[in-house]
Amino acid sequence: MASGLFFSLLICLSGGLLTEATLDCVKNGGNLASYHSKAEYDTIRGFIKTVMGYDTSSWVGGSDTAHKGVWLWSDGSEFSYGNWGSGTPNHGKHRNCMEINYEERDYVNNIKCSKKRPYVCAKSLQMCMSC
Ligand SMILES: [Ca+2]
Repeated sequence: MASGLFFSLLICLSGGLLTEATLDCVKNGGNLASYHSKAEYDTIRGFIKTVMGYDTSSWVGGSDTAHKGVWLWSDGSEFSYGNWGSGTPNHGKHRNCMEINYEERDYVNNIKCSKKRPYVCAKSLQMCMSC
């Protein structure tokens, strides 16, 4: 979710693997959510809490699958702000994906992409207006 643009957020409650989540967000005209400031991070967390009723651990769009330790957002925006939890990202094998609300806490964690999680998609409303 690019800073300064209006956007809408969607959440998939049933959840999926990171690959499934990525494809589903694109199919819905967006991408897995990204954030670039504490305000955007808080917006995503607030949205999850509003919809789910608690701080459900969920996928957002960060991964370092291409180059270990180089985190990228799947929407192509600059990865300037991870807001990682203490001690993360750690370098365990295959922990290439990024979950927000790890253990329902205010904590961002890297974890295996083969886990299933609910996921948050973000869609630019500017994109919609041009349709
Ligand atoms: Ca971790």
